[in-house]
Amino acid sequence: MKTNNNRMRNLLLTALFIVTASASSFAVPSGVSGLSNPGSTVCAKDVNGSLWCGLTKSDGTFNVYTGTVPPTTNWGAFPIHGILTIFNTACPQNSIAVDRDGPDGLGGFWLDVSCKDCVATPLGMVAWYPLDETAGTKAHEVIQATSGFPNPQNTTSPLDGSYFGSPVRLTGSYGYVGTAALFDGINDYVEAPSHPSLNFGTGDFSIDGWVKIDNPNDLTGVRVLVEKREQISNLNYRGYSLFLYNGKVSLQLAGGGYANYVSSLVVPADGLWHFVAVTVSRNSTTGGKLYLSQGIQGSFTVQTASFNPTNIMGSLDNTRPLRIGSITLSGPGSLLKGGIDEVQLFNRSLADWEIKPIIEAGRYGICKPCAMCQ
Ligand SMILES: [Ca+2]
Ligand SMILES: [Ca+2]
Repeated sequence: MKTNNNRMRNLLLTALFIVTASASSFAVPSGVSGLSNPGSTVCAKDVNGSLWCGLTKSDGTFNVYTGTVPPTTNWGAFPIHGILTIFNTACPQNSIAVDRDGPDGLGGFWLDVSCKDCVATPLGMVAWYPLDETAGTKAHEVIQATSGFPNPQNTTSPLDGSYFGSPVRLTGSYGYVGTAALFDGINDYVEAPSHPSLNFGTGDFSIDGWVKIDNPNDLTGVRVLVEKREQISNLNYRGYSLFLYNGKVSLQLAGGGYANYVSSLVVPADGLWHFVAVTVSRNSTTGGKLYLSQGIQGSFTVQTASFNPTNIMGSLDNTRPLRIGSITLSGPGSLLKGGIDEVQLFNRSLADWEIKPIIEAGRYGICKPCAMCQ
């Protein structure tokens, strides 16, 4: 990650020049309008071959389009502080990253362009715990972080968490996307305070992360990956829990009553990192989907399992903290024993085409917000 970010920063000035002075070798999609200067258009292809274009408009804002033509996804006219990877011979990694993290620490909006190996941040991310800390008890949340100025590394977020139980930090080649945490199954977990953006109400949501299990014995019973759940009264539960049950990737939805959706996707105890995710479109009978990657970088395969989430329609809102690696009803309990990294939550249901690049990026991960650039 650090290497990527260094490279990004080194290329920043050159990259900005590319935006303003160099037309892409790709054609502007027909049906796209609003250009102030076609020469300022930058197009690129992502790992799936989808065309992305950034268009400078006459009002100075920058639009990003992707998908088929006319664009199926129009991100609209927003000024972005982003990272746009240019697909050309100078960028052997044909990935694209558009990172729009709002105003930068200097109070402006701008576009960073560079060749990067990491991938774009999907829209709707509300919390991101990279677990990159190598020491200390603070688990930074980076997507809602506000840059500390003049030191942009000194960020704070209302969702910042804390490590409990002194988990081992997996650094260097032992980590995954940068540093990762290794929980001992005894007393290790991360806790972050309750926050409105972690309460999805009756709305859609997604959760993802990477896990590594070393020993089959570590998969017995319930092992919580990410949970925010509360028992309001006897049979009244609220919240969500992404967990492993005997290694099976599973979700509990609790909206008054609750339901456990236990899939057939089993995380192998093979010591490899596996991507795990759930996406939930609450109103669709086919709206629940669990994901598990198998294999290693460059040859990942992805298993999925769908479920019907519509038998739990109530609000998930609760006052309990978010925990990574433990239940939140009380506890800690049902503790994860294994590695975990890059936990992310979204207030929408991500599509397959948004999940796939995250998996394929593997240990390059999603491009960190620029406040984290160093
Ligand atoms: Ca990490
Ligand atoms: Ca411990």
